[in-house]
Amino acid sequence: MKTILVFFMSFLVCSTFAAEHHASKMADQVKIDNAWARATFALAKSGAAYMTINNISAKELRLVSVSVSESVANDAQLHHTIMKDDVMSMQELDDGVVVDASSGVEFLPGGKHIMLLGLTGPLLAGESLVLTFTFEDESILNHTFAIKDATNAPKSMSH
Ligand SMILES: [Cu+2]
Repeated sequence: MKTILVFFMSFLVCSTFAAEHHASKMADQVKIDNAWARATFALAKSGAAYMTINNISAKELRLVSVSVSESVANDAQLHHTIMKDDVMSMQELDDGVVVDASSGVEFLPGGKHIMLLGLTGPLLAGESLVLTFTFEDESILNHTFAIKDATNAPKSMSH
Protein backbone atom coordinates (compact mmCIF):
# COMPACT_ATOMS: atom_id res chain seq x y z
CA MET A 1 0.00 0.00 0.00
CA LYS A 2 2.82 2.34 0.93
CA THR A 3 4.57 1.75 -2.40
CA ILE A 4 1.42 2.53 -4.34
CA LEU A 5 0.87 5.77 -2.42
CA VAL A 6 4.42 6.98 -3.07
CA PHE A 7 4.08 6.12 -6.72
CA PHE A 8 0.76 7.99 -6.91
CA MET A 9 2.20 11.08 -5.20
CA SER A 10 5.24 11.23 -7.43
CA PHE A 11 2.92 10.99 -10.42
CA LEU A 12 0.98 14.00 -9.10
CA VAL A 13 4.13 16.04 -8.56
CA CYS A 14 5.46 15.18 -12.00
CA SER A 15 2.25 15.99 -13.84
CA THR A 16 1.92 19.31 -12.00
CA PHE A 17 5.47 20.19 -12.94
CA ALA A 18 4.82 19.22 -16.56
CA ALA A 19 1.72 21.39 -16.70
CA GLU A 20 3.62 24.42 -15.43
CA HIS A 21 6.52 23.72 -17.70
CA HIS A 22 4.32 23.72 -20.80
CA ALA A 23 2.14 26.70 -19.87
CA SER A 24 4.15 29.28 -21.78
CA LYS A 25 3.34 32.95 -21.67
CA MET A 26 1.36 34.48 -24.52
CA ALA A 27 4.09 37.07 -25.06
CA ASP A 28 6.55 34.26 -25.82
CA GLN A 29 4.22 32.93 -28.53
CA VAL A 30 4.15 36.19 -30.48
CA LYS A 31 6.29 37.26 -33.40
CA ILE A 32 5.94 40.81 -34.69
CA ASP A 33 6.83 41.67 -38.29
CA ASN A 34 6.76 44.84 -40.41
CA ALA A 35 6.77 47.11 -37.36
CA TRP A 36 6.87 50.78 -38.29
CA ALA A 37 5.54 54.13 -37.13
CA ARG A 38 4.60 56.97 -39.42
CA ALA A 39 6.88 60.01 -39.30
CA THR A 40 4.96 63.14 -38.32
CA PHE A 41 5.27 66.86 -38.97
CA ALA A 42 6.81 69.02 -36.27
CA LEU A 43 3.69 70.00 -34.32
CA ALA A 44 1.71 66.77 -34.72
CA LYS A 45 -0.20 65.77 -31.60
CA SER A 46 -0.81 62.19 -32.66
CA GLY A 47 0.88 59.43 -34.58
CA ALA A 48 0.22 55.92 -35.75
CA ALA A 49 2.16 52.66 -35.81
CA TYR A 50 1.60 49.46 -37.76
CA MET A 51 2.70 45.84 -37.64
CA THR A 52 1.78 42.26 -38.31
CA ILE A 53 1.30 40.32 -35.10
CA ASN A 54 1.76 36.56 -35.48
CA ASN A 55 0.65 33.90 -33.04
CA ILE A 56 3.09 30.99 -33.36
CA SER A 57 1.27 28.86 -30.79
CA ALA A 58 -1.56 26.37 -31.23
CA LYS A 59 -3.81 28.41 -28.93
CA GLU A 60 -5.73 31.63 -29.54
CA LEU A 61 -4.29 34.64 -27.76
CA ARG A 62 -5.54 38.12 -27.02
CA LEU A 63 -3.59 41.35 -27.15
CA VAL A 64 -5.20 43.48 -24.45
CA SER A 65 -3.39 46.80 -24.54
CA VAL A 66 -0.42 48.78 -25.76
CA SER A 67 1.61 51.40 -23.92
CA VAL A 68 4.41 53.81 -24.71
CA SER A 69 7.02 55.68 -22.70
CA GLU A 70 5.87 59.07 -21.40
CA SER A 71 8.91 60.52 -23.14
CA VAL A 72 7.26 59.69 -26.49
CA ALA A 73 3.52 60.24 -25.96
CA ASN A 74 0.87 60.55 -23.25
CA ASP A 75 -1.04 57.48 -24.35
CA ALA A 76 -1.09 54.60 -26.80
CA GLN A 77 -4.29 52.82 -27.88
CA LEU A 78 -5.35 49.99 -30.15
CA HIS A 79 -7.60 51.47 -32.84
CA HIS A 80 -9.49 50.38 -35.89
CA THR A 81 -10.83 52.42 -38.76
CA ILE A 82 -14.51 52.25 -39.55
CA MET A 83 -16.65 53.53 -42.41
CA LYS A 84 -20.05 54.82 -41.33
CA ASP A 85 -22.32 56.73 -43.73
CA ASP A 86 -19.32 57.27 -46.02
CA VAL A 87 -17.38 58.90 -43.21
CA MET A 88 -14.13 57.35 -42.08
CA SER A 89 -13.46 57.46 -38.36
CA MET A 90 -11.50 55.62 -35.70
CA GLN A 91 -12.54 53.68 -32.65
CA GLU A 92 -10.58 52.21 -29.80
CA LEU A 93 -10.59 48.39 -29.75
CA ASP A 94 -11.98 48.02 -26.23
CA ASP A 95 -11.75 44.23 -26.26
CA GLY A 96 -8.23 44.19 -27.64
CA VAL A 97 -7.26 42.04 -30.59
CA VAL A 98 -7.69 38.27 -30.82
CA VAL A 99 -5.03 36.43 -32.81
CA ASP A 100 -6.12 32.93 -33.81
CA ALA A 101 -3.80 29.95 -33.34
CA SER A 102 -1.00 29.80 -35.93
CA SER A 103 -2.14 32.95 -37.71
CA GLY A 104 -1.55 36.68 -37.81
CA VAL A 105 -3.38 40.00 -37.70
CA GLU A 106 -2.23 42.93 -39.82
CA PHE A 107 -2.23 46.51 -38.58
CA LEU A 108 -2.19 48.63 -41.73
CA PRO A 109 -2.99 52.21 -42.75
CA GLY A 110 -6.77 52.36 -43.19
CA GLY A 111 -7.32 49.44 -40.82
CA LYS A 112 -6.19 48.47 -37.37
CA HIS A 113 -3.44 50.69 -36.02
CA ILE A 114 -1.70 51.70 -32.84
CA MET A 115 -2.58 55.29 -32.03
CA LEU A 116 -0.10 57.48 -30.20
CA LEU A 117 -1.87 60.35 -28.49
CA GLY A 118 -0.27 63.48 -27.10
CA LEU A 119 3.12 63.22 -28.76
CA THR A 120 5.84 64.99 -26.79
CA GLY A 121 7.64 65.74 -30.05
CA PRO A 122 7.57 64.78 -33.72
CA LEU A 123 8.25 61.21 -34.80
CA LEU A 124 11.34 61.57 -36.98
CA ALA A 125 12.12 59.27 -39.89
CA GLY A 126 15.21 57.19 -39.18
CA GLU A 127 14.57 57.11 -35.45
CA SER A 128 12.63 54.46 -33.58
CA LEU A 129 10.31 54.01 -30.63
CA VAL A 130 9.46 51.10 -28.35
CA LEU A 131 5.91 49.94 -27.74
CA THR A 132 4.92 47.59 -24.93
CA PHE A 133 2.18 45.04 -25.52
CA THR A 134 0.21 43.38 -22.74
CA PHE A 135 -1.60 40.10 -23.34
CA GLU A 136 -4.59 38.49 -21.67
CA ASP A 137 -2.38 36.44 -19.31
CA GLU A 138 -0.64 39.71 -18.28
CA SER A 139 2.58 38.73 -20.04
CA ILE A 140 4.41 41.62 -21.67
CA LEU A 141 6.32 42.11 -24.91
CA ASN A 142 8.44 45.12 -25.91
CA HIS A 143 9.03 45.77 -29.59
CA THR A 144 10.97 48.43 -31.48
CA PHE A 145 9.18 50.30 -34.27
CA ALA A 146 11.23 52.02 -36.97
CA ILE A 147 9.92 55.49 -37.85
CA LYS A 148 9.43 55.93 -41.59
CA ASP A 149 8.10 58.59 -43.93
CA ALA A 150 4.51 58.04 -45.00
CA THR A 151 5.63 58.30 -48.64
CA ASN A 152 7.41 54.98 -48.17
CA ALA A 153 4.31 53.43 -46.66
CA PRO A 154 2.20 50.87 -48.50
CA LYS A 155 -1.05 52.86 -48.24
CA SER A 156 -1.84 56.37 -47.09
CA MET A 157 -4.44 57.83 -44.79
CA SER A 158 -5.17 61.19 -43.21
CA HIS A 159 -3.56 60.35 -39.91
CU1 LIG B 1 -6.48 56.01 -34.50
